[in-house]
Amino acid sequence: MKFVDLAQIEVEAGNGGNGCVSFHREKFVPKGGPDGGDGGNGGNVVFLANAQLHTLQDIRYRKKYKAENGHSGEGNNCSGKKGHDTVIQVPVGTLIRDRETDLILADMLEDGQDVVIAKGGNGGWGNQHFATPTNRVPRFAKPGLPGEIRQLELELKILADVGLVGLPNAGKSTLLSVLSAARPKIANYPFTTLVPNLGIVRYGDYRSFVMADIPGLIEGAHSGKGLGVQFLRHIQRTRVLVFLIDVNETDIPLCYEMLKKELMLYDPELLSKPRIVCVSKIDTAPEIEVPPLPGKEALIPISSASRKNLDKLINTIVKYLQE
Ligand SMILES: Nc1nc2c(ncn2[C@@H]2O[C@H](COP(=O)(O)OP(=O)(O)OP(=O)(O)O)[C@@H](O)[C@H]2O)c(=O)[nH]1
Ligand SMILES: [Mg+2]
Repeated sequence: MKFVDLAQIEVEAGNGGNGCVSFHREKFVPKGGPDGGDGGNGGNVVFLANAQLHTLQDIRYRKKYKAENGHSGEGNNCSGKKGHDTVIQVPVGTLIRDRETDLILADMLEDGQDVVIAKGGNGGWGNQHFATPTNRVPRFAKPGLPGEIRQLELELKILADVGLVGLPNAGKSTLLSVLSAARPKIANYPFTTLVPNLGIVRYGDYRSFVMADIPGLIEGAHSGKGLGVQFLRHIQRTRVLVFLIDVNETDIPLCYEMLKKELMLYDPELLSKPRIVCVSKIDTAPEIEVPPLPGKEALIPISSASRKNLDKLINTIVKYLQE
């Protein structure tokens, strides 16, 4: 299944039902007063965050969502029924933006969170409300008001505490698979990972954090080369970044600079997050002395295969998360 993390849809709330013009009619009761009921309110379009969902695929499939109109009022002071709400379920982490104003209407951060995004129109008043001493037979009622219509852009930004950043084939998915129960695809070729994977890393007795493995970055990623750029947005919300650089890279500091540059060009904020640099797969080159990096970043040589320094990595991540 294709990973869909952007969707454009139109939502339309229900129109209010019209108020009713009616007069009380009863045998032996002359000139009954106005008894036209009010129209019901239109249904709202409501968004509901659901932790079981992981893509916007199903939402994008449909372009337009409409809530039910309110029913018209009726005689005998009967109000019209309210229109049913239309509820759109989205994954946790979905941002809802109004395409016309560019304003963010909601950020669906918690499972079960619900937000009215398009409000149904109010029902119109029936003529029962309009009798006055000078007009006891009001032959008019108010029409219902139209429901709100909005053009929306939905964007899914997965929520993870830690993001893994590295060239393709650096060992990101492998690291996620040994630290968590996640089972991402792993293979010895670049661009194995096509969509972000999340895993829960447990440590201590009951504690955990969420780690995201995103597709590998290559030079020019910020301008759309390779796969990584469309997923960089997912690490915008992480709190700590872990860079992974294969120990077999010919120039590790250069590789590190390239990764930093790509993040900087995409969003300079990414570089203000605490980061840890790992030289990966050191089981394959135990003799190599990793040169110190410029700057003060923690540098940890690791091996997912032999689990070397994985505890140290987790402790460092936790230390940064707690700061
Ligand atoms: N020897 C050894 N091999 C490793 C280690 N970590 C990863 N590998 C191998 O490196 C290759 C790439 O690993 P992946 O985890 O798929 O790399 P990735 O960074 O997720 O790659 P993309 O998804 O393409 O960006 C696989 O063949 C892994 O088995 C390690 O610690 N030691
Ligand atoms: Mg991968």
